[in-house]
Amino acid sequence: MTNRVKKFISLALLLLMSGGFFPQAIQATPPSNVVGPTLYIDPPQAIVKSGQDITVAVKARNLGETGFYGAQIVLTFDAGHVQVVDGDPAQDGVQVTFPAGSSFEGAKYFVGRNLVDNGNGKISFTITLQQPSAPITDEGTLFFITWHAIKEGWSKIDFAAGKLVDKDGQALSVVTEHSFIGENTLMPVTGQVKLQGRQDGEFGQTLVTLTADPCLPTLPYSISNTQGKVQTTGVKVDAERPHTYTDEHGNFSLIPDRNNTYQCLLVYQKGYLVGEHSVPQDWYTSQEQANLGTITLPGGDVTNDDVINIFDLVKVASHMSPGPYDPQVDINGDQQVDISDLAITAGNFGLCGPLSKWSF
Ligand SMILES: [Ca+2]
Ligand SMILES: [Ca+2]
Repeated sequence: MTNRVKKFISLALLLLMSGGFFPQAIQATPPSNVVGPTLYIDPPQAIVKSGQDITVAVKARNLGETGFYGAQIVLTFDAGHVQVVDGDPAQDGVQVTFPAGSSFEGAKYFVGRNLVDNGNGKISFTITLQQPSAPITDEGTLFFITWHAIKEGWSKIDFAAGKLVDKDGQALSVVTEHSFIGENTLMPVTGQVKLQGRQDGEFGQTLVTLTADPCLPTLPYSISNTQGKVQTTGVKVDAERPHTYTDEHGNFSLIPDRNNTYQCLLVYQKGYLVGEHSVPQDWYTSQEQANLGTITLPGGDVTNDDVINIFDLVKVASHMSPGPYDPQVDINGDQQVDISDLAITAGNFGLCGPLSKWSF
């Protein structure tokens, strides 16, 4: 199937769905069907503002009837963003909060290690039950961590080690689930926007923003730009909407809030067609940052309507030197309006946005 046919089919689908059907806001995916023993942190995504505290629990589930008798856990965190509040001021150093509220409360146990390294972002906790206590079966809570957020942003909380053993000292096959702690934000979405006719170092100041509306299909060249216009008018700096600008290499990193549901990321640079990318389906549940790859925006839209046509050619030609310099018409940003800008425009004649060709 040629690209042209694919684009036609995409357009036909859009028309069919014009009754208003679009995928609903991204839903949380159901929990994975892990059947084995699992170490995790509850809640998996703890929201806290800098300067404030929040307590989370380190737990185990799917322990079955055999359960576990001993545990060795090492957690890592970003010490630049969060610190552990001392759970046992009577002891030297910093400890996690234990045993009150845990499955060990009231049991006979021996703590091999309970030490927090707030300098390097490391929690070490080793414990075993002791006769006459029975193993902890089905599910249990090992200890609590009270985090103090010291800086805006987020930190991944990862299990560098997560071992559980049964009463015979046999290791269980354990799955660990990392978590994160931070402000009311999603994981960063990163990518790169290049600009036709420019070199690395000249890719800066492209606006990257998010919209609650779904992305539009990229239209075949011959279709009128009505759809593109709708999309373009949606691209503007809005304090209510997460946005950022690319650096000189075209790279961006956007950290959206969780208060809104976003479906489409848009990139906008004057003189260029708009680019877009649907937000990753698992974004609202993901604990990893999303890299969208690289897009190169075609130049030539100096009339700002997301289509490159005769009006753009005329406007560029009328501003060519000699004459007063107009940065709005200087597509490649070399401080002059000349044949380079005209050639870029002419070469993209008939093209309209939004473009969605990202690659790695
Ligand atoms: Ca135009
Ligand atoms: Ca130029």
